[in-house]
Amino acid sequence: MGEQEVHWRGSPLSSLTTLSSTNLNLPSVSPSPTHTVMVKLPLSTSGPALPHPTSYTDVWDQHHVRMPCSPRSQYPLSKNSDVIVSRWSVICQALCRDMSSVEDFQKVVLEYNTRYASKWKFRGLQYLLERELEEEESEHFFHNTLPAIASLALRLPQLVTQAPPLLTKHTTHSVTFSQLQIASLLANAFFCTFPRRNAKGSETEYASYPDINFNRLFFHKEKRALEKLKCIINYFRRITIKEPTGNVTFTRQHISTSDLPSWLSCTNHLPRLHVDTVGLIEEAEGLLQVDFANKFLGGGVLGLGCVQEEIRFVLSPELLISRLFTQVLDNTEALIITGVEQFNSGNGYSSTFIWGGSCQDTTPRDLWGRRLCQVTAIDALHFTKQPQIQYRESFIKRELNKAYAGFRVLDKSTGAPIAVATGNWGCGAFRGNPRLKALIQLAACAYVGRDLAYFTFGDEKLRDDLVTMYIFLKENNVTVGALVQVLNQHGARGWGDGSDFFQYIYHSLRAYDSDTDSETTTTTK
Ligand code: AR6
Repeated sequence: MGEQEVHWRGSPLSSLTTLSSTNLNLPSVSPSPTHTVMVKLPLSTSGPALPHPTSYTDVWDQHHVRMPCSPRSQYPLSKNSDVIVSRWSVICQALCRDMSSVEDFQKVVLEYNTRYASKWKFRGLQYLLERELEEEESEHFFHNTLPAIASLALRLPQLVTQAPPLLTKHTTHSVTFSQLQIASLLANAFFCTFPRRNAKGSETEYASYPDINFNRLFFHKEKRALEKLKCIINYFRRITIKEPTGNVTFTRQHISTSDLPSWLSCTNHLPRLHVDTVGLIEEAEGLLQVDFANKFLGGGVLGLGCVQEEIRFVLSPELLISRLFTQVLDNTEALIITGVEQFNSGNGYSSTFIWGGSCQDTTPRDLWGRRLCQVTAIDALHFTKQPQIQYRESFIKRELNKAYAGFRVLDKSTGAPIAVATGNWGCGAFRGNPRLKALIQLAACAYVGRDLAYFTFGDEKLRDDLVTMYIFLKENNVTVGALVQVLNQHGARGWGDGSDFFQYIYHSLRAYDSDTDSETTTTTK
C-alpha cells in the first residue's frame, strides 16, 4: 500500500471549533431595533415560515428596498403617455403572457423597462437556450421553470409583506428572510422588476448599491457567463419544484472608530492554524467561510466576473439577494450571512469554470431553520496598480480592521467562536501578497479568539512557508502586538516588492529576541 501524501500542515481541520448542534455560535432570531425579521415567529413547525406582517404593508422611502409591488411605484401607460398606472399592474400583465422563446421573455421584461428597449440584449441567454442546452432542457425551461419563476415573482406581495430595510453604511443591522422570500425576490431580479435599479451614474439613488436586476447576466455569451446562468437556472428549477423551508440572516457589521482594536498593544497569542493545499473555503463545513468580496457585494457576478466571490454566489444563489439591500462596504464593515444553502457544485475557475451539477446540501439547521453555514464578506484593498504600497502601515491597519469587522463574533452569539476558513484573500484579482495577508488574517483571528484554516489553492510552497513562519512565531511567543509592529517596521522601510518579506520578519524578530535577551541579562547582572 502506497503512503498517501498528507496535504496539510499544522493542526488537523477536525480539531478546530465548528458550528454544530452543540455549538450554536450564532445570535438567535428575534426582532429588535437592530434586527428585522421578515417572517412570523415562533416559526411554524412545517413548511416555509409565514411572512410577517400577515399582509402587505407598503413603505416607499429611502431607508427601504423600493418594492416592485408597491402601489407607489408608477409607470406611464405607454411610451409618451401622460396616463400613469401602477407599475406592478404592468408587471402582472406582462408576466402572465406565454413565453416560448428568449425573444418573448425579453419582450415581457421590456414592457415595464421600456427605457432600455434598445439597450438590453439577452443574447447570452438566447445562446444558452438555443445553442448550448439540449432541446429537451430548453423546452423544460420554457414550459416549466420560466412560468414557475414568473409565478414566484408575482407572489411577492403575499410572500414579502414588508419592504426589507436597506443595510446602509455605518450601521449594524440584521435582516432575516425565509428562503422562499429570498426566492421570490430573486425571481423578481430575474424578471428585472426592481424599480430605480437600472439607471447608471453617480447621482442616481442607488449609485452606492450593486445592481440587482439580472439583465446584464443575460447579455454575455462567454462560456463562464453561460455556466453561471446554468447555476442560477438550476437554483430556480430546484426551488420551484420543491419550496425551500429554511431561513437566512444577513448582518451588516459596522465597527465604530472607538471600537477598533489597538493592534499594537494586543497581547493575545496566535491561535491554532491548519494550512491545506487541497480543499476550498466553501467545503470547510461549520467554519466561518470568507468571501473575497468586492465592496459592491458580489462583484462581477452579474457580468463576466468568475473568481472566488462570483463562484461562491452562484453555487449558493441566495447570496445574490445581498445585492438588493447592502450599500457599498466601507473600511470597517462586513456582511455576515448565516444559513445559506448550496444548490450547485462547480468545477474549474475563472475562464474554465463550469457548472458541476445540482448539489444536495445536507448541512444541519439551527433552531431558526438556518443551515449551519456562515459566510463573511470582506473586501480587500486592491493593489492592482501599485502592489508595493500594500506594506504601508495605513494599508496594513485598514486590512486588519476589515478582517476584524468580518471575524468579530456577532453580538449575542452563544457557544465558542468557530474557526475562520480563508485563503489568499485580496491576492488574486486584487494583487495582494498572500504571505502578508495570511499574517494579517492570523492576527485578526488571534484578536477575536478564532482558529484559522488556510486553504492555499494548491500552492505547496506557500503552505510550507506559512507553517514554518507560524512555528517560528509560536516558538518565540510572538503576540499580536509584536507581529503587527514588525509588519509596520517592514512597511516603514518604504521600498521592496515583498520578495524578502518573510526574511525581514525572521531577521527582525530574531534581533528583537536577542536584544531583549541581552537586556534581561544586563538587568539581572
Ligand atoms: N477557496 C480557496 N481559495 C480560493 C478559492 C476557493 N474557493 N477561490 C480562489 N481562491 P480572488 P481577490 C484563491 O481573485 O483578489 C472578485 O471579482 C486563489 O488563489 O477571487 O480578493 C470580487 O468581487 C485566488 O487567486 O480574490 C472582487 O472584485 C485567490 O484566492 C475581487 O474579485 C484570490 O481570489 C476580489 O479579488
